[in-house]
Amino acid sequence: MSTQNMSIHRDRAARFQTEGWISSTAFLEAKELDALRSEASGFFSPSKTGRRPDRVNDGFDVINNVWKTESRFRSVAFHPTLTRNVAALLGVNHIVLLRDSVYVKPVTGSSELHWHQDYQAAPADPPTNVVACWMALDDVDIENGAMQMAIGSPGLGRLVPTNLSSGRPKVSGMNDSTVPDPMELGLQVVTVALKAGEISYHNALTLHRSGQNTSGRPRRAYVVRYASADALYARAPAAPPHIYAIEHAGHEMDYGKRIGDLGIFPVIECS
Ligand SMILES: O=C(O)CCC(=O)C(=O)O
Repeated sequence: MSTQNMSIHRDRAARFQTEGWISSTAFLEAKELDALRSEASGFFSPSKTGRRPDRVNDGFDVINNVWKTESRFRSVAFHPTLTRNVAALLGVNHIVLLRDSVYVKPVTGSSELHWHQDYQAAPADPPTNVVACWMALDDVDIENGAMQMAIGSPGLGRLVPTNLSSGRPKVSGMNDSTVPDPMELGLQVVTVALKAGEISYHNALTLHRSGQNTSGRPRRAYVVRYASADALYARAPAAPPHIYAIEHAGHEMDYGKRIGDLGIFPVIECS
């Protein structure tokens, strides 16, 4: 992993707080990328036993919590260069690892993911204390389903939780209106084109989406989500049940407590 030119300076961290998104230069290097790509593809091959992808919808393959069993991914998720950047973005010394995921938009048919904010599936509050590090395992552009970010969208606060494949509200009674198109709200939308190995960071209030993969090329990503250890453990309003089921079991009484004190998620010191 590259440790060169990766660190995030204070002014960029301050911008991240208001804009909700930044990207950084290459972190994963060629040899490592090859190994991660081949493991990532293996998760979704029927011949690989013991791993059951958590498929959220047709054409968007997901497997969660790979750090627990796959050492190659674990060493990325806990790499000090990466975790220090997250801590710098959050302005803290201690963070917790909430979850990691491998996302694949297959070459043959993939779906759009509608505008959403990650707070709907994040077990930590406030949502601006949650950061997703989205690492491109392949070059990503608009043709193979790059993410798009709505700059400044954290300022909109919590919008209605959304079904990612239909774009319809996921929680009835909260609000019947769908998430608005950020461009109609006057927000700038940025397409996150990345070279393999580069990282895009967003927080859990940043509105983002991704399009279909129409390129004939794979689009594989490794995404690690962290929170400040000072964030409060919270019930996510619309988390798919499988993703935190084991961590949450028996911890309902702990909602509202400091997440770093609970022993549910690993605490990482980044000073
Ligand atoms: O990979 C994608 O297309 C979307 C990922 C996403 O929504 C996220 O990482 O929060």
